[in-house]
Amino acid sequence: MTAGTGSAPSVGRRAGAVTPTTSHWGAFGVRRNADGTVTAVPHPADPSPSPLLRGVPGSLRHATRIRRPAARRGWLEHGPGPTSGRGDEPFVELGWDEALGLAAAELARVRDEFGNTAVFGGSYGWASAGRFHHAQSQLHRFLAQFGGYTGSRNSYSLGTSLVLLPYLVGDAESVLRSSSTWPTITGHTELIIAFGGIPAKNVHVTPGGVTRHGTPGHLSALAAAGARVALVSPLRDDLPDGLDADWYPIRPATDTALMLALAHTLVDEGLYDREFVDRYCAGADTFLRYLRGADDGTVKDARWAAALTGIPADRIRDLARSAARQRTLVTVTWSLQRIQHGEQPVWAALALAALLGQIGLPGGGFGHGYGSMGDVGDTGPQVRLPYLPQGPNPVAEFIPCARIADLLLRPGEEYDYDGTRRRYPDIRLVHWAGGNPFHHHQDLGRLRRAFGRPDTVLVHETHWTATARHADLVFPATTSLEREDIGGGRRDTHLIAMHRAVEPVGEARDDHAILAGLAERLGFGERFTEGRDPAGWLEHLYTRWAEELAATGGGEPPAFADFWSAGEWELPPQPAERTLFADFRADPLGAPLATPSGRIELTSATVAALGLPDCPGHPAWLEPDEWPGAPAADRLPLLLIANQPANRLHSQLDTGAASLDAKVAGREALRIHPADAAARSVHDGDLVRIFNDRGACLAGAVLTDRVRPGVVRLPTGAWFDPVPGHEPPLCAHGNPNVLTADIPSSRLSQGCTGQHALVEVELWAGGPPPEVTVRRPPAFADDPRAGRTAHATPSTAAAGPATADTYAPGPYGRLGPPEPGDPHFERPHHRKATP
Ligand code: PGD
Repeated sequence: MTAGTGSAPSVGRRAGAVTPTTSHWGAFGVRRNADGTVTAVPHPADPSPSPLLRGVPGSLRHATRIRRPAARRGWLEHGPGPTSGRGDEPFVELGWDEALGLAAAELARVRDEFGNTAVFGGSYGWASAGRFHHAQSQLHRFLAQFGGYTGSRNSYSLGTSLVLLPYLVGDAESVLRSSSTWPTITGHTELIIAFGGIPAKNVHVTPGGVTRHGTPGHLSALAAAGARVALVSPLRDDLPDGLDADWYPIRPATDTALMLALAHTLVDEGLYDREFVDRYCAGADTFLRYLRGADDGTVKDARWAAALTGIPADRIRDLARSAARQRTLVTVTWSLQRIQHGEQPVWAALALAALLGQIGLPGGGFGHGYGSMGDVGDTGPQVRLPYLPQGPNPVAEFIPCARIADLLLRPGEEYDYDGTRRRYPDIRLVHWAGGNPFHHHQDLGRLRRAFGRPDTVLVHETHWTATARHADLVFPATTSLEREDIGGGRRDTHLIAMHRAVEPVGEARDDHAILAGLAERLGFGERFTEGRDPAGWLEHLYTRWAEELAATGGGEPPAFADFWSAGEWELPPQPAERTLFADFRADPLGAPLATPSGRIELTSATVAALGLPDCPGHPAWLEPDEWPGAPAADRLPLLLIANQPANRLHSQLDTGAASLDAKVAGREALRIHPADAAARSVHDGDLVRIFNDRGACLAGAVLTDRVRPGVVRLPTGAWFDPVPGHEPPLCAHGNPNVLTADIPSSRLSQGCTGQHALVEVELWAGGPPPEVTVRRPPAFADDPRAGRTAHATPSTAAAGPATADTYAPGPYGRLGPPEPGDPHFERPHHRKATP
């Protein structure tokens, strides 16, 4: 084993010490208190620390931490095979050696009997920040060396746009990366038409994290600059108060109709930029014919859209006229493509921006994702960061990630994806690390049935999430506070040396150690570890990265030992990135787009040729199955918006203070309009049941006129807590994915559609409400195999610190003078390392 040279001393350092770390919600410090608790303290350079920091201490050593490897009793007793017992049966705790031995033997059995394609290792999920211990990277490296696995592609966040945009502009990534920066918007934009708003609740989150959260400041600057925002959303909270806003409380799922009507008004009144369209766009004729209703007899004008959207025709026409008069940015949140036919609002917004003729001008044109993530519109160009090589996957099979239940339920069936016809392989073993499909997937009742199909489900988890509870073998993983790593986000200002803050909880091991243990038993341990321990890996990855950065003129990082003891390195400015649309506008022939026409495709012959009824060749209004105008709305009259939560990251930190404080009646909060509440005799704080044909969940009512009548909002992420004996499922805690439909955005992109569902709400009248049980560990049982007994100290007696871990609402720079002798205060991690 090669050990690192610059590693921090192990935990046990003095009380008061602050260790540097980072997370998807930003860099922060962890202070160890004299009583053994920890306090999360913001990074001193962060102008807007994330509210999610409050949730860290309470989650860290919560009773639901997985403390030992465990196996589902029925799996131990009867062996691998399809079963309906997953999620219901108790667990038997095992020693590490036995658990790893069982998992390795099962992996080998499945590979030998069915081939590597039968192993699903897509393992979608955000896991934790950290470049080396990133759970999926570790798992994918392991499974690639194991001989390969069926993988997954794209993301739940952006699965529709990632497939669609290359057809329209040649490349998805550069659209997402090279949007106008906030300072450009503040300096030039007069009107933002914000479809889905600019939701401030999301801006503290970025994969890998950022050290300085800039967006809240940029939004204040935008307010001071006086730009007007047309907020198009059923939710007023999708735009922070303080901006000069006009609210267009649109009926959910009808944004495309509004965009088409705005486009129609521009054309009808001669306000569109014909020169831009002629020079830079392809397929305008077909699109304009569609707007005029030449073929289908429906003119897509403001009156037509008013009936669909609930926005008066005059307001639509006025908005189009004012957009044509000024520098206008048309932006669409990522949530808008997370619906059935989610391609259409993205394509229609691009077409609207094209008709306005401002694509490529500073602060004008088309934007995607402002407010969807912390770094959209951020100023920094992307910096390459150290990464763990995963190696090629010898198996070519993959699924679009949101098709997981179809994969498990429909082996051998064909489906369309991105212009190809594919077939679902037959999966016998699922190996998941760093994701929570029982949080992120739709129609959780169906997902439970799907998870009943494989022979074996292996899960690495930090906490007893619903996914861990649906596994056969569960490996307890450390959190990022219990291990050493290197962290940073793609547009971060700092690379953070993530020191270990606390000892691992229970017998938890790093994902790397778990997989190294499996690799060793399967005969490729040395290849997996390359003979390095984690400290050796950190030094190796950092040094390789530092040499590459220096060789390409990107900066001169300090030696690893200096970086590690300083706790961070402020990344040097990088050369400006290519801005796709600005370059194209300046020279459409010299810098053509990578589309068949070289231009923006208002109509795509390629998409049209696929002949997909749910994604035609140009932006179009297509009625979804579930929207306020659907036939099913007679029975299910409320449209549920299941968007991202404000108080946790997806399902992460749901046991922390920020998330728990926002619960109502002990459950997730449902926001409902007072008129809808009154019609159902629901009052503020009441326990309600939300239901449709797929399932039901309980929630606490919050009455507010900041949602449009007919719309309710229940965010994602309350841990799924199915009440035994209910089919379809009843979730006691308020997970909206019991209600959402497991259908793709379209046969083109197969993206996630979790954002909307038709539901009804009623006052809970079922007697004493079912308890929320998911904040306790699952039931444990005796080993059913002959001669075995339960583990000596069952994890039900979970131990956390005697007093609560806390959050300090101020940067740790303000906490007081350094303590002499404490290495972390002698060299506080916010000081820049000197090479
Ligand atoms: P997380 O809660 O972040 O959700 O879905 P995702 O699965 O990413 O799950 C990460 C899991 O990893 C957690 O359970 C955490 O405990 C575990 N974990 C963290 N660190 C480690 C580690 O070091 N090792 C291991 N082994 N495990 C670790 C998010 C997904 O949900 C996303 S990105 C989106 S955008 C979707 N959005 C919606 C939506 O808008 N509406 C609905 N209805 N549904 C959605 N689902 C999607």
